Amino acid sequence: MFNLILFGPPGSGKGTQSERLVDKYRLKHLSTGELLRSEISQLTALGLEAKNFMDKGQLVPDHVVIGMISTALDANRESSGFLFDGFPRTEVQAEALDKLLQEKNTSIRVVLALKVSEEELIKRLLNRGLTSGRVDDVTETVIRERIAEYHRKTSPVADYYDRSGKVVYVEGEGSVDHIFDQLCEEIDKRIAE
Ligand code: B4P
Repeated sequence: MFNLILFGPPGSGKGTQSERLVDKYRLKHLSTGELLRSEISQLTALGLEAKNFMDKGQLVPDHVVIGMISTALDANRESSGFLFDGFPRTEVQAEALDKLLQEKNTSIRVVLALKVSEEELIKRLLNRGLTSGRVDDVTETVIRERIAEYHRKTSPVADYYDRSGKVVYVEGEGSVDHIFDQLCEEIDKRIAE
């Protein structure tokens, strides 16, 4: 089983690159952002709880997203590997993921971390807000709060995986094709090992 995390601040291109990577490597794509938006559109209790946090640019409580990922892992036992997109976003989530994977006799092989400047992130998200219908992409205050949450709670996740030498930084500015090629190069190296 080959499991990887695509890591980076909001708007760094995790969703964009994930779509291509899962296609190429036949991985199961697990995006907590997408799972949460699907719960919101179905008006579930979980979705309604999550919406309060997401609309303000805040992270959804750990127990909610960990529960969702645990269910998704169980529902995809036959998968040849997982691409985690937007998860884990806190150290508590990272520890929980390690445990869940351990129970399945597997682990994270690599964390690919996209590097993008704050100015570029804000530009991309405001631009997406013009068409995405996503409340959290529309106002600069909410976008800045998401970036602040990233610095407060999510960037320590890279340090967590760095301790086991699993993090590789990839330049996230430039053409989508070029960034994709860089990510594939890192994955191919590890598949060949
Ligand atoms: P997510 O859905 O994960 O969204 P994101 O971080 O904003 O976007 P991503 O990095 O995937 O950017 P994308 O490729 O789309 O999270 C949304 C919210 O859900 C969070 O704020 C939080 O509240 C909640 N949540 C999710 N997971 C959680 C967790 N684990 N714990 C707690 N809460 C959680 O790219 C953005 C834009 O840039 C697009 O318009 C794209 O076209 C453009 N773009 C991409 N690559 C580009 C490039 N190379 N050049 C120019 N533009 C590019």
